[in-house]
Amino acid sequence: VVASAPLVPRGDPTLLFTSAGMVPFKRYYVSDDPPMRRAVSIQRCLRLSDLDEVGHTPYHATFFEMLGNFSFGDYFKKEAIEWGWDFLTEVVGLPKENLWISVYKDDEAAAEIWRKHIGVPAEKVVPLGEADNFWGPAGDSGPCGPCSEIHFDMGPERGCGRPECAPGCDCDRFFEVWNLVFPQFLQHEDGTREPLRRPGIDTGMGFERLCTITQGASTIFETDVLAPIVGAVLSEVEAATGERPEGLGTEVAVIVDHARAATFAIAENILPSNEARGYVIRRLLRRAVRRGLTLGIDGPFVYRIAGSVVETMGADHPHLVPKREHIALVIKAEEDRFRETLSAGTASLEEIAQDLKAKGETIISGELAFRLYDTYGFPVDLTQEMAAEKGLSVDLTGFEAEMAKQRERGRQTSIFVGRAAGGRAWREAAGTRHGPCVFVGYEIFPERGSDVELAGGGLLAEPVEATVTRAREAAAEGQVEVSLSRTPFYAEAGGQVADTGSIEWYAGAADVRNVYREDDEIVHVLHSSGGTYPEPGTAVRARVDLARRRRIEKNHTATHLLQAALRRVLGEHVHQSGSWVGPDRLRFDFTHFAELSDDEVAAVEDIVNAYVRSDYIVEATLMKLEEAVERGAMALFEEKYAEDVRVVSILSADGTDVSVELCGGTHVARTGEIGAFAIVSEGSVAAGVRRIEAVTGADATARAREHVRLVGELSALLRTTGGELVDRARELVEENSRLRKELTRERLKSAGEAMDAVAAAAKEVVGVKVAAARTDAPDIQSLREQADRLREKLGSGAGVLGAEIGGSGVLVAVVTDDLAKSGRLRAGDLVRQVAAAMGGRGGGKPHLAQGGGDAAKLAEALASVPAVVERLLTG
Ligand code: ALA
Repeated sequence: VVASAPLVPRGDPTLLFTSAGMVPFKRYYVSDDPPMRRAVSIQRCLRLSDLDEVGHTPYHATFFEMLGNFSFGDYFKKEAIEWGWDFLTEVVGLPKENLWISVYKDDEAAAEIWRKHIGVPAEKVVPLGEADNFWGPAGDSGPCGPCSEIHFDMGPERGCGRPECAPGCDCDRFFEVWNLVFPQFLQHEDGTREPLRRPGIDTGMGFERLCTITQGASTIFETDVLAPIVGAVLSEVEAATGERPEGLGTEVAVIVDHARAATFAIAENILPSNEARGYVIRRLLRRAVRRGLTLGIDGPFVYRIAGSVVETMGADHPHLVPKREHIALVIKAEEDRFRETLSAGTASLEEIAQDLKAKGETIISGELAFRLYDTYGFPVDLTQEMAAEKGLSVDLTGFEAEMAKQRERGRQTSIFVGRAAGGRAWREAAGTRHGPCVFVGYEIFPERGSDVELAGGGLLAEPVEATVTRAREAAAEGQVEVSLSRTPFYAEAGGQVADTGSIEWYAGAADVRNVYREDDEIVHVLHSSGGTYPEPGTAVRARVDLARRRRIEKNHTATHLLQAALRRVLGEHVHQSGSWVGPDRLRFDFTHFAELSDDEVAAVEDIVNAYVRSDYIVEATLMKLEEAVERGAMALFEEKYAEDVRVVSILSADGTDVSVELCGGTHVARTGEIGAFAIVSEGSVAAGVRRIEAVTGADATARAREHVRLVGELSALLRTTGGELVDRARELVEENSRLRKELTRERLKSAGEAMDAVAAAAKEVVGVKVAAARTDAPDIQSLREQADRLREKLGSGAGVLGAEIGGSGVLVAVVTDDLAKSGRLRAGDLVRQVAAAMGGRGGGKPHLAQGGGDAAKLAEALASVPAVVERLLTG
């Protein structure tokens, strides 16, 4: 069971959003060694391809939740079809008569499984073409293949009425619930396909669609997932116009859908902007605002609808709740800004339209569309939309040409140089020369105060003045990479992670998200929420996240101390074989053949802490390699070193070396700054290589405090003090397992006795013994056990037991095998009909099934059992 991935796919630049349940697994279909062979998920999705359908069909949405099961070279068609059918008919309990199937026209294998193996009548298995029954890929490339869809027949009265109406028809009669995709091909970006070596399964069922059917609604907007949000929109209309619209119109549906999509996107920090993803959110919000205007809502309101989205969905999506205020503020600001744009541009567009009408023309020229864009910030898709409402169209080619001209004008100040991976070219300022970027970040942070300590992160260092020497598009969409004349940012190297922070210039600011080396260059990856970036030649102020850097430094120096301590405790054979130093922890891999004993781990921890408390001086010096080796620095033979190497040494008070290492990283000035050191784990990574993870400073203190708190809580709970905690807990565990066994024995015994009585009171209905009773089973498991007992006692017959569990009425029906196997009577049918008397539903296997409904009607429902059985046996 895999949790929903974020809406922005990780490491998949071909896709703007996670548009299907399979997106997070795309790579697994082509991998020889996927991390799992099967998965199920409920994935939140944002799918823009259906934007224009929203509100016009009963089941389209941009944001939705997709239920899916997946196989990566594991099970295939037969199982997927069987389980899909079983889930819908047995678990959900949908009537088989209402289910229709569509298959890809050439996929005779799938059609045959449906007809022969599942037993769906041939006329209900409909072959359709590529447009309907071939799915994928998500994005430009990836797995794809023929698919088979399960449709729910909403009834002839909902459709076109033609006798040949079937899935694939344009009308609303057949409601697509579940798509079973059989990915067999890998599609490349150029559109060519190659067969997948091991075909898989990718299924997707719209949660809102499933709800529509099980709740007897006619569109997704009437389900309890969306109805409260619809209510909020209707109330907005009522407040604005004094009249509550009757029923759901297209406008209301669009607002509900778009507000929901924007809410989820903003919760994941996809903010409205002019870059690709942000622009989608901007467009959704603008569409919602305009639909609001059509309905007579003048002021900003979408932000309040977002509040209703959080209220309705927050319990199932708790990440929304703390963002509620933030989401509202972002949407409100966007609404306000758009309203200004709208009123200025609308008047101008009106004039243009009048003009064209007078001339008898219907096309708005590219130049005029560009002027609307340039002067009023009127995006061209908006111009198009509003023009269409007036029966006009826009010359898009002309508009693009104007845009290109403007870009050209903007670029005349910079020239392109070089080409980087992926064809992303560097731009340099004309007339300046680019030199290598100098790292000036070792020594520029003089203050080492408690403020920094307490901040933990986000507190910026004093700025370093620098100039942007070149810039290019980043690999990640919407981001920009720059080089600076000099930089305080450490680029990821030698296991130490990159610094983060910000750069500011006269017209804006951007986050520095990552810093890395490319040949001799230091590349800064910038992200700006406003979408504007500094051009080459711009003077900037570069500021490192100082508090974060300080934590990294503590961990880095502690890594050196750890190596020294390990050599003291375990021996000189200990060599570093890898390390990772981040702000929140450090990881150190080293050569050693045995697991460390608890005593060894404690000794290492003690020695490092002794080094820390001795407040040794940490020094970095440049020297010749031979000199460094002479001093005892351990050079790694696989690595090449420049003439002068940087040596980080830690000196004890009498001048002897505690540690000497070749290292380019950043460190504390004295070991005392580390404060505390705690080993979190010790384990093996490969034969002869061990790994230690540790924390330092405030993280070590926090960890200790957390442990103290845990012990305190446990002691209070177990009413004992520290020393006896373990004994007390052991006692409890033992007692608990003894009691459980006893309880099970007792339960079985008393259930057996109780069921004797129920079985004895069975009535004879059309020659079949029928028992029904209410029990006081505390949970569903016990009720099922009782029912199993009842089936044994009955010998041959049927029984229904009911109990009130957690406030609702729960039913379990059993049918003995002789009746169930012959098909005379099935527990699933029985419980479904009895539950109906309680206003509920149910389903299950032929010999055991479960259902439920209103607890108040339990007695009435149980009383109906003999009559129901009679009906089932004779009808
Ligand atoms: N990936 C398939 C879909 O999105 C299941 O319809």
